[in-house]
Amino acid sequence: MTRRCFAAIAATLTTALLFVGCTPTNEAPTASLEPTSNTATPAEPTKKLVIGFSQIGAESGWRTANTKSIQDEAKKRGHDLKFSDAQGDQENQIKAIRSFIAQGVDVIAFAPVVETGWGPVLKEAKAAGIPVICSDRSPTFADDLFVTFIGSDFVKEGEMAAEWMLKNVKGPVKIAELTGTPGSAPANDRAAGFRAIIKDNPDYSIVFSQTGEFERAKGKAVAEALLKGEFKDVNVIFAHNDDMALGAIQAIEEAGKVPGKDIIIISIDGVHDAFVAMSEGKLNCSVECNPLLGPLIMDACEKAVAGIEQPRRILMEDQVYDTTNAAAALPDRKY
Ligand code: GYE
Repeated sequence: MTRRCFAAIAATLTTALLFVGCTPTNEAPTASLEPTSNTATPAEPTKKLVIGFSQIGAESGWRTANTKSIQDEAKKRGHDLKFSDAQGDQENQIKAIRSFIAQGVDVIAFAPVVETGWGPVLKEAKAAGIPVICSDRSPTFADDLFVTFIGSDFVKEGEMAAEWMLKNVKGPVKIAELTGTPGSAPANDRAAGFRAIIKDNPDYSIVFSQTGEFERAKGKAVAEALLKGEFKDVNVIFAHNDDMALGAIQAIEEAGKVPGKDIIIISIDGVHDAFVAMSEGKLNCSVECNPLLGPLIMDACEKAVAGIEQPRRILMEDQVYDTTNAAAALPDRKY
């Protein structure tokens, strides 16, 4: 076998291993791909790229882990990462993307804070011939404006949270929902998935729903108001992320109640602090949402620049954790 031939086979095997379900789910994995049109091998050797990344902000433990994963992986591969933090503001993200276009970066990646309003700036990137990778929050813009999406299925996460509740919390149940950033994909989709599972079950009803914008302090403030108001006797709090649930736990303790017992708390993300809270019995359930997307984003950037075809979607596989398995899993958690 010639050396070239050997190298080509080795590269193919590496790609195959990367994309077949080798997924301990809190590591940086791939999960399911739709459709699997990608049969090409990655460009060898990989050119050092200038990558513009527009991050949403630093609102949660999930976000901190996601940022670190992206920055670490870019550094490891020697790419020049132009990282911009939008502080939760779509206008800042649009400005950052325009500035990446003006600088002539090789590729742009971004996590869209909200679902709508991206068409014009992405058309500008397209006109400039700069490929765009969408990560974390699923795109609602036209397919020809991005190369691939890398992230989790948020509808499924909402469904898994509700399924855990139906199995573990006997009705009748009054639910308070702490929602994420208004207009964001995870807030919209997690709400929809959760409702889809309970809709035909009259024993489970959402009596209160208010945004805590994915932040711990705001989650706490909303829970404080909840516990003083007309719905203070709710049985379950469903928080769209761990940070808001952790804020709610503080509010419940300060109100003299026992979190995890007097009020069952269910959330999403599976960050380290949530595992600690589940180990202590204060948080009942957290549906994982893997933030360690850096390696997959870098792969997608390299392939996009090399003109290699990619799947439309690269989806993480997330698991459900609760007080029965959190303590055992805690030492191995990577975020
Ligand atoms: O669940 C939340 C963060 O978009 C998946 O954003 C992400 C969400 C995550 O602020 O904690």
